[in-house]
Amino acid sequence: MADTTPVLPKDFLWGFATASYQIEGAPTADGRGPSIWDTFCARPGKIADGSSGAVACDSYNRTSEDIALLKLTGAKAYRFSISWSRIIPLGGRNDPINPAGIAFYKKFVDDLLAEGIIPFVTLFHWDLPDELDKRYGGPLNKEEFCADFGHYARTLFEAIPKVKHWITFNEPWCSAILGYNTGLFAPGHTSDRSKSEVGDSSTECWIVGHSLLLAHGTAVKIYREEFKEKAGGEIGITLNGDAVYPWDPEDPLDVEAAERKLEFSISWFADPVYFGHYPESMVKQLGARLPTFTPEEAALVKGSNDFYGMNHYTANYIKHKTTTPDPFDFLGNLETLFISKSGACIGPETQSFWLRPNPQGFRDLLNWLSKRYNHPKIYCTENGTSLKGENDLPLEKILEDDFRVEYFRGYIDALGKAVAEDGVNVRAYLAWSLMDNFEWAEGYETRFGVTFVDYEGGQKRFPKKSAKSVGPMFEALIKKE
Ligand code: PNW
Repeated sequence: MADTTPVLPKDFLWGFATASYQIEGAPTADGRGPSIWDTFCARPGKIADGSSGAVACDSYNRTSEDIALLKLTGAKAYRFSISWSRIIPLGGRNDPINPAGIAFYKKFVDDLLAEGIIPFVTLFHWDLPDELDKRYGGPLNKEEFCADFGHYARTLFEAIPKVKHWITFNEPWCSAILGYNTGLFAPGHTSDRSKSEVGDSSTECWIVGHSLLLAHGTAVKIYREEFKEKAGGEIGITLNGDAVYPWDPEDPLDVEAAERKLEFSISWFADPVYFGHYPESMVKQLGARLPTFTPEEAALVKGSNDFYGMNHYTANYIKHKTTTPDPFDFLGNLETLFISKSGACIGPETQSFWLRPNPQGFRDLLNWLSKRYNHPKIYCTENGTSLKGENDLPLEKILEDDFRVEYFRGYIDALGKAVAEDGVNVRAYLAWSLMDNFEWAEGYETRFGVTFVDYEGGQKRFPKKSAKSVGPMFEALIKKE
């Protein structure tokens, strides 16, 4: 039984999240330039069902339907991302700005605010303008990338001052590791020559991570120096991170490996943002392959979060490895498992190979973050689940998504306890996702929405049971005064 004493502050914000390439479609409308995801999807074998975001949820043409959906859920906030190549089709600081792209997002923000929904805007949710990848390798070139990202960010700070919650990057871990180590995501670089002609998995991901941190710092500096005072908003980065439990809690090496896993995934970015340097465990394992911060770079990145953006989905058991680290390793020389030494299972299967619900993990990770980073204000900017086999069910069964409802119940209950009993400072929660959408390399088969999108039937939206269940869970937890 969930505890329903109101424990969250009155101004706690809850709602739903999406990302531009996953929902918008309309890839050539009103002057949009191609992004690396358009080109990646065109490469055979990269997307499970051979699909792309070319139509997706057609949200570019259905903003009023999406706002109506948000209204139906009762959401107080909506997190969406801006497509860089709609704003600057070629991406660069000397390339033309596209007024139609700016007008689209400006109107969307106005329309949201008119309905009392607070926008959380992500500047970069993986859809880099393709031209910047071709021109100089995107984030492989830190000087060019930072200058171009800074210019893009400034363009938006200036154009849409009504936005008060800016997120620079969504999950830089995914951009760096999935984009430049495993090659699972655009631009698909990897050392595995059966998958890609280009890439060096031992170095590129660490270079890219460094550039993303500096680009984040660049945008934050611009916001703080030129806009913050007048606009009164805030800015931060969103990091993904799974909870960890030692495979054998009796084995100090597994306990150590579990901590190392958090450092390789979360602290890789969060330590520089809060402390100005990389975690020691990464320096030790990666040596010269991990870039170093010049004093100027460290100063730019240190202290650059007004809030900690937390994306969280799952947990793993962690088992240490005894062999010397592989040059392509990005986990911290360890294994991630679903079953512990004693045979405990971390959680039930979902449609996503990497995701198994474990709400206690959310509470534990909130505590870990709060402690390590000195009690930051935390916004949970994504949390949600797919359902095993959901796509194969008839519509009336899909709409009865009790598994997803229970997922949210467990995680929201854990959030409430982290705030009320552990004193963690969580101030917002955005569920992933408002609607089923293009799930990257998984295509459309994996659904994360609280709304079913009928891709065969003209992108019509059908709210699932979960769409109306998140609101009451929060309303029961939020103090009325
Ligand atoms: C996040 N993994 O991505 C993204 O921010 C969303 O765009 C995405 O749709 C959502 O989670 C659900 O997948 C992730 O393989 C993608 O561990 C993959 C992983 C983690 C997060």
